[in-house]
Amino acid sequence: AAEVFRKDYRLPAFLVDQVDLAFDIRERTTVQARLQLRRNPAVAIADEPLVLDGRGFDLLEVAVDDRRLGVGDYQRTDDRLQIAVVPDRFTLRIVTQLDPEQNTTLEGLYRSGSMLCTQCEARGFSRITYYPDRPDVLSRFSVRVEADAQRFPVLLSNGNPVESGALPDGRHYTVWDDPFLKPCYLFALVAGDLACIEDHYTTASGRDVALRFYVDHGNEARVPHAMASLKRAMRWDEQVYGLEYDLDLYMVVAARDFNMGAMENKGLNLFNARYVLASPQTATDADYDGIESVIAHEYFHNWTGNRVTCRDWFQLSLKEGLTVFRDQCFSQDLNGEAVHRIQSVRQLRTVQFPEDAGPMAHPVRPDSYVEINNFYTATVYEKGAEIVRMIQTLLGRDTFIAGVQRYLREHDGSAATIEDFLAAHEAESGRNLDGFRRWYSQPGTPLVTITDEYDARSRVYRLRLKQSHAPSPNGAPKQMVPIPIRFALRDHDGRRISVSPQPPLLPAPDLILLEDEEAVLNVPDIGSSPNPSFLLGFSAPVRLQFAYTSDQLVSLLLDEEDGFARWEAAQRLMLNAFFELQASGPGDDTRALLDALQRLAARPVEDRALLAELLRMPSESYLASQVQPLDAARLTSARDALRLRIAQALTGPLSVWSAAAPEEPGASNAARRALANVSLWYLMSTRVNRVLDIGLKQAASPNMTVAFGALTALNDIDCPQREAAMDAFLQRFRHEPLVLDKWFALQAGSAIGQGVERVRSLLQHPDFTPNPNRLRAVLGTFWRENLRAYHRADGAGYRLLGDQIAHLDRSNPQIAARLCDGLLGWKDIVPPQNQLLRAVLVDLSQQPLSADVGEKIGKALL
Ligand code: B3K
Ligand code: ZN
Repeated sequence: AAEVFRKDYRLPAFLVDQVDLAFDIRERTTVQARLQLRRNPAVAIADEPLVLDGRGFDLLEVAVDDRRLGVGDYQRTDDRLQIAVVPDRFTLRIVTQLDPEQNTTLEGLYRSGSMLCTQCEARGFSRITYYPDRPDVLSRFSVRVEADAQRFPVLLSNGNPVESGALPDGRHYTVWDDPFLKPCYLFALVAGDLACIEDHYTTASGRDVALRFYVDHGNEARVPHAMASLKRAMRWDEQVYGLEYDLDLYMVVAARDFNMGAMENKGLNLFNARYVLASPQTATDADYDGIESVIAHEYFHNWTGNRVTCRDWFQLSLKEGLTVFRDQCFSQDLNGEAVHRIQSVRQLRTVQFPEDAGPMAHPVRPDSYVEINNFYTATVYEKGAEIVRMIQTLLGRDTFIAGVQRYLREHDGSAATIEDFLAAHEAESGRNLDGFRRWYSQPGTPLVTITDEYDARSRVYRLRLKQSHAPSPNGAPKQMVPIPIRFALRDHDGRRISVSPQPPLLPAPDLILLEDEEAVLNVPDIGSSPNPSFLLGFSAPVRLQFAYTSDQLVSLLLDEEDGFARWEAAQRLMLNAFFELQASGPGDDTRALLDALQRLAARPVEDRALLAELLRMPSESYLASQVQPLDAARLTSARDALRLRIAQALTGPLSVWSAAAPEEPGASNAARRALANVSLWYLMSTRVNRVLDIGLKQAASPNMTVAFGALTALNDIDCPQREAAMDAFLQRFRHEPLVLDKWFALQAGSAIGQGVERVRSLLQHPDFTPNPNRLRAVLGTFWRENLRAYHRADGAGYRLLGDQIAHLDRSNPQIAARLCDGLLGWKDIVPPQNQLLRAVLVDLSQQPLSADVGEKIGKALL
């Protein structure tokens, strides 16, 4: 497949004013498309041929202005149709035939369970018919769907239902019209036998919007949380951004088989069922939070993505980074700022930082791609959101929101660029944002190094700051970027020292703006050497180096107000202890950590959810990103040792907290459960029989958070209680696919026994299906969270993943390419083991591969 470059962007030669689609669903599906086309007046070339994208279907007919074309009148390639001579304005009729039953890519029109549904972003629409499959061609869509009334009683598409009726032979039809201009990637269609749960929402201006969730029969009772989340998101966007929903109907359909989380199709969102369905018996509190944030994310896209879309896929972060930022703010506003921020940062550091340091590193606005689906990444999404957050930090929330509103006003109904977004903020704020253009255009995580000194005679506290950037793989010089560092200084009694602003380096009393490579900040009138804390709220997506002493970290952990900074201190203490255990066994750092945690535990508990986060140990995959080269066996032993030491040092308080795991819903109970689960997880490592029995008992709890917490705690402990609990769980939830995914993930992630063999047998398990969620549960968990098994010394783990990727690539390249992330980091692994992983990559590269997998493997071997 060819590489596409951002610099090669050209305006579309033809525009589409109207699209009329007619789907006739039978054994196969026939699609008749009528496109009103005209030459783009902004493009000068008068006789350019018409070139349309399309693949994976049979072409039955092509007609221009009702004149049927013969095969000699057009040319077809694998993925294009070209008609050399067309009028300036004409109607094109295309008839295609598709086989959704055989479509395993889950892109275009495919079957999931008993329903047919679509996924068009990024380029799935051209699996349905010939079309200019690019986001800057916006059109009006009207859609007629016809099918068997019994098999497919529900027929949906975007916009408003305008007509429906019965047809001979037990068939029926529905016609939908979407009044808003949209690119074809936002097209959607669903045909199925689904239950509908309806509710209503009254917008700020008093309009009534019908909210409809479509789910498999029997799942009706699992919709209320998603419904309530949707209403909260609608209210939040009105209150914070002044944005109202614009149609009279908002539909969400839950599909079992879905390549990603969800899709924001105009008026008809399609969701992975795991982000819709929840009951306390089947979903954990974390699942509840995930549903709320994905529901909000897709809803927020209605403005940031749909009303204003992207000019080309290089601008993907324009809609994704901004929308992730919006859903993060929503969750922070609703569920507590610190805990939510901690979770986002943990995710960023565990996934995005390694990506940005590996072979797939790319700018938030990439310069080129081979397969665009490979660029729906943590960099485009989460780092993109961090850039938007920094802009807000710098401009202030009110100016920032006014800037977003201006951007939406100026580009409503059109396709925009990241440049347009920045320009709107510049116009609104009167500030130059060139520095942020650099954030969008260069890959890599900046490193900020800070040193301090205090001069008692002059009473000056001096900070030296420096930013540095790892060299880019292609040798391009790295440029400096603006880095907002929120900070605090405290005196020895823990009181905050107020600092007067000194623009431009210190634009606000609590904010350093590091724009150059180096800067020195002198803070006058300081009575004694202060305790600093940097990057409050994680104000910039950077790594920060500062030689905190253990005492400083302890006092930050215990007394800092900023919850994020407390967590950061805990993480640093844990990392130090972990490194010490890995290198030489327990010493000062381990003692400092245990002492700090004991003091923390002795305090009255104020915020249980935060305390749970403070106690949580860094994950294996996060630790793996912190050591180089990675020696998985050493890493996991050191982590196990740390877990046990913490359990032994805190047995008293952990026992108290773990005993309070309530089974009723609600936020304060969820906080208790979070604290109970992390406590039980530590305690389990002592292998005391009484604790193992508690685990077995709680694994049978009717509350999924409690049950799953107990299983997680037991999961790495080789004991009969674990076996019994896992077996009982399997029997209990055999017929609940979303819960069964949890069982598969636990098995794939367990450190006990022969992990590689166990994963192999999971793939043969009678309950295994190659559904994307199930595949992620088994193979994704295996490589990411089971370092011991995956990095087995003989390379069997690598070969297992490589074989599965090769196999899956033939049916679902997107899922296969996601799993490739487990193979990319071979250079970071200790030799000679790295060569075993490399051999798997080489092996793969010699097989026929999709563009998706081919691009990643190729880059990893460079
Ligand atoms: N926009 C979709 C992602 C589409 C992925 C295509 N491979 C979901 C989202 O970000 O909201
Ligand atoms: Zn999105």
